[in-house]
Amino acid sequence: MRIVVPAGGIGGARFLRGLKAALGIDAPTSGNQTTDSTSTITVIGNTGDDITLFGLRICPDLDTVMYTLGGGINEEQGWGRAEESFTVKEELAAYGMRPTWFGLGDRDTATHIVRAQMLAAGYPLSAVTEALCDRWKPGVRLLPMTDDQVETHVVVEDEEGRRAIHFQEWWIRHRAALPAEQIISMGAESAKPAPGVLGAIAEADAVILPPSNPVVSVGSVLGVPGIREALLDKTVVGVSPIIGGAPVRGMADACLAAIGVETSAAAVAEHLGSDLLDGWLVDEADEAACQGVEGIEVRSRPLYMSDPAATEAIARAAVDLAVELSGGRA
Ligand code: FO1
Repeated sequence: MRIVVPAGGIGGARFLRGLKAALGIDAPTSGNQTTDSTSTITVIGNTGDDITLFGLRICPDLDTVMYTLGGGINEEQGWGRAEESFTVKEELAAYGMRPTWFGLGDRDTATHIVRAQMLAAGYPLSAVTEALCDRWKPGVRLLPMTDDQVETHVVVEDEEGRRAIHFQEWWIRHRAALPAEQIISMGAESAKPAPGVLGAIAEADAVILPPSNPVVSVGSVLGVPGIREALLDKTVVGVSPIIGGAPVRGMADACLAAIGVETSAAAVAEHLGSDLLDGWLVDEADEAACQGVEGIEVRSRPLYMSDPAATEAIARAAVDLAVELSGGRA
């Protein structure tokens, strides 16, 4: 099967680990991309979280997918490298460099230097990502949603006045606690899908929306002109990132509030749209509340990705629903 997964950071990356297992795509330890499995996964990674700091281009969601599937992620945190140190960060602060709120790890910095160097040499982000994945061998094809610069900025108001700040500042420094009046995908209107994105969607047997943040992760990918339209022709199954009326992790509720969407599995499905979603997997806690969702096949099952086996089962259920809804064509 050829599966396309528009994804964000931590939740999406963890789900992808389960999807690889469900499709029999090898674990990274073996080093090769896939084993006997004839299935492939193409990830369309969110680049709206990207930020330029200290002359380096940092791509949190692409790196989180690459490290998680490549075996280098800091498992408890869900982002950044395992066995990390922060000497460079400390030295930058000693020079009075700003900001100091971003957790720039030493090992992670090597990734940003490679990326900055290749971008400066004129390589597009998609080529940079491919080069970085040559080392990490995530076992999926990881494409940025676009090679153009798209950044998520958040309009906030506090004692410093009303202003737009970068998503990372809102997310990390303010823990998304500053009410977001507006979430803006800067540059999205003139962005083009990265090479390979529309082709992967056209060839896909199914598209799965993982339990990533529906606004700033999946939403950003769908906001690149041409991507959402291309998905309308495909069988699309989503996995709810909201369980029992609350986000499983991260601060999706703060993002949903910013766009006036209720924090519920039903509201997120309706926000994504019944023209886009064919199927929607929800936790049993949300089954009753989703009865009224029109035009989308809602199925319920335990959705907590509590361990690898649970995550694999969720991914398997999403694939099975896609096969069922595509009339078995997938
Ligand atoms: N998230 C934090 O909460 N604190 C951090 O200091 C932090 C640093 C960081 C560095 C590199 C990276 O790839 C991700 C990082 N994240 C951090 C996560 C980042 O904010 C992502 O955008 C979120 O995971 C949302 O997807």
